Amino acid sequence: MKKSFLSTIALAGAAALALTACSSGSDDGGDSSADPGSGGDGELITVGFAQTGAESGWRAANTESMETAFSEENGFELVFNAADNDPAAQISAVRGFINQGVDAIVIAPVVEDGWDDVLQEAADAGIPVILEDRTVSASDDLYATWVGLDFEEEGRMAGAWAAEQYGGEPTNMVVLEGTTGSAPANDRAAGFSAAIEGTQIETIASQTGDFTRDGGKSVMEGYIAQYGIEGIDLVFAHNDDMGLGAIEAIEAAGGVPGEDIKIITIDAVKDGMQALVDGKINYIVECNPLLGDLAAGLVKDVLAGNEVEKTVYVEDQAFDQAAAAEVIDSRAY
Ligand code: GZL
Ligand code: ZN
Repeated sequence: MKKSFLSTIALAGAAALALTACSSGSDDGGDSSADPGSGGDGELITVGFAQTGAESGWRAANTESMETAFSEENGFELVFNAADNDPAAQISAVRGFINQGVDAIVIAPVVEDGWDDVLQEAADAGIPVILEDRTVSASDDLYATWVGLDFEEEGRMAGAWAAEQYGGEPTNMVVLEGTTGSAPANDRAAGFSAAIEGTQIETIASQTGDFTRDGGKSVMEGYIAQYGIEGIDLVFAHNDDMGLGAIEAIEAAGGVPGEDIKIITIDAVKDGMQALVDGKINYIVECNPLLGDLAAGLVKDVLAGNEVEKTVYVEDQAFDQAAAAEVIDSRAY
């Protein structure tokens, strides 16, 4: 299903609208009909947040953004769980929120599949679910809205740059995939491969590094053992952290990352942007982790019964080495 894409302007408008709608709601002296947990009359809204874990620099920035937005002064009591990248643990955390009777549940789902039952249980308990960051394969009737990123577009942007820079000559590429079954891994792979169709870039290997630095490093060590530095021309890593791990492996083998082996990643977290400035990464597509304010506005909107978009996308940009040097000191994450 084609999801609606909100440009930044429209998005900011939507967010502002959402925020004003909520604040005007609470300015009505607290609608007496609202249940106490829904933000009426100064009561805190209790929100259960099921985070994937703490696997990457991106995740740390996303958690900080969510904790800042779902603060007491913003009218929330946040119940936080990090599932250590374990889908079963994350589902049981959501069950815990349902049993606790929270007012709303926010999920950054580790993987796309396996959510139908617990989302139905939340619906049966009358607890709205808002997805942030990643999405699920379950029917969109089972969640109120998803605020996140267009992962396929991120993959396409990365692939388009690779096609333009390297597609005209035989190029052996290895891929460091994100968490198996996760929306970003699935969609970034799809977008990237569509963009390099018909070029001379050949994928000689593709494995998951689970979005972690260690994972990227050990998979890259395996690739280097198999193909040698000279047998690999390009790395596409689904996130900066795995790209940074690949850099360590390349340097340990005596290679020069960004030169002998080009590297393209997605996220644009601080460490990734620094490697880009240092010439060890060649291109980064941003994936904005600062979703907290939008997610908090959507929770208040949903609890106030206001209309919300089913999909709220945050727009991404991309950086080559020159662009990174321009912006690195002014970036928020
Ligand atoms: C993407 C997010 C991904 C990041 C990784 O929105 O889900 O998970 O790209 C993170 O860095 O681990
Ligand atoms: Zn109210």
